[in-house]
Amino acid sequence: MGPDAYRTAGISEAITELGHTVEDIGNLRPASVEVAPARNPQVYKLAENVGWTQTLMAAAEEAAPRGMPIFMGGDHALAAGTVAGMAAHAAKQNRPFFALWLDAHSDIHTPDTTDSGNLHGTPVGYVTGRDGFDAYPPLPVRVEPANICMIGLRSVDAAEHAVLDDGDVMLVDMRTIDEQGISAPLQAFLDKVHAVNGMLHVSLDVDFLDPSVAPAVGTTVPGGATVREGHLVMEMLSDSGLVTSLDLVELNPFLDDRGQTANLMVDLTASLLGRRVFDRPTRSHQ
Ligand code: 5AB
Ligand code: MN
Ligand code: MN
Ligand code: MN
Repeated sequence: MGPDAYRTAGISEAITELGHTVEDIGNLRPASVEVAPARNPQVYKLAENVGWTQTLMAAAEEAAPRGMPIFMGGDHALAAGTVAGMAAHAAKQNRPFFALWLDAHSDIHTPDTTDSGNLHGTPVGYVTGRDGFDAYPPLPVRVEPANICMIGLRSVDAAEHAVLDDGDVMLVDMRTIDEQGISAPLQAFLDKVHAVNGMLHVSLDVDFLDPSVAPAVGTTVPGGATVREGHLVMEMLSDSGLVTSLDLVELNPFLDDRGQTANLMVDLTASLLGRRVFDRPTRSHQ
């Protein structure tokens, strides 16, 4: 129901108003696949997730040459397919691939390490080539952990912490944002992408935002990004010109309050695509 909530909130119109052309290819269906039962009995809907990964990987690779794909979910499990497909596309273009993960969670579990069994906690594990995804389509190219930046972290499980501790993922948790602001760490990451002419995928989980402004998500965690922090990220991404694809994930319209969350996600998308409340004069005020 997420994609229809974005359509109702006017996502196409908001993007068109900014001078872009929109092609809505409609809702996709997961490939139907059979898989061996997971080792971890907690794992929920493995075959559906594998089927979706297959469908979305192909859809991403197909759409990427035609513009900037926006993948509307649905939960964050979809990023296993969208990120893998975009990374494969970047490899074909001989360009380095980067991912910005805007989320309260790090989503770097594997089907073996997840306690909840919810595969929306595993897409980063899949795209970074962790073991345990044998039921999934083979990963076309591994995403370098050093090319991933996670912003908004405030709920990381012990098994995830262990792999992040030893790894190269750039981690910007809420404390870092409190202490340094959100723009300095983001700019440092964007500079890295820019330096090597990288392609940048942005994966925006609703729970990146504080539940007081974005209640329509199953996994609320207090202490998230404000409306302005969200917009600042999107405005900086827009100015950078680096973003080549976007996920909008985890919206559950049943939990929304009069479309508040869907509208905010559409507004954030518009900021990413160039909407400005105020066009700044080019001269400095000093
Ligand atoms: B989301 C948790 N780490 O594995 C788990 O919303 C939460 O896509 C995962 O970021 C949240 O179940 C996944 C506790
Ligand atoms: Mn997530
Ligand atoms: Mn999350
Ligand atoms: Mn979730």
